[in-house]
Amino acid sequence: MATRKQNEAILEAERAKIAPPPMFKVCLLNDDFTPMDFVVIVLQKFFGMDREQATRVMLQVHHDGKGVCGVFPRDIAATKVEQVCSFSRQNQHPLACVMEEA
Ligand code: TYC
Repeated sequence: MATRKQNEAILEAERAKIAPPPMFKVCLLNDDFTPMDFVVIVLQKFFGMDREQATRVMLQVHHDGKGVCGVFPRDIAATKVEQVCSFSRQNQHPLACVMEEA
């Protein structure tokens, strides 16, 4: 029979072994049709950026083809992708948003 101290030591060792959850980048992809102003609004609305930061990220996507909006646990990243895609479709824009393991 293990003592209380031994049980606590076992639990602590188990806790230390638990890996942190995998994290996922949420990225926007460039296209030729979505207006720049709309992308800036998306970055402010769903990723909490101010106008300056959102403009920087939008221009990075515009020039490089892809840019990171944020890094989140799996469920939150998936929700952000869903929210951005449905908001873009509601507004008739083809803006693409994807997640990839960080
Ligand atoms: N390339 C678009 C334009 O010239 C702007 C744009 C930026 C579109 C970022 C998508 O993720 C994007 N209107």
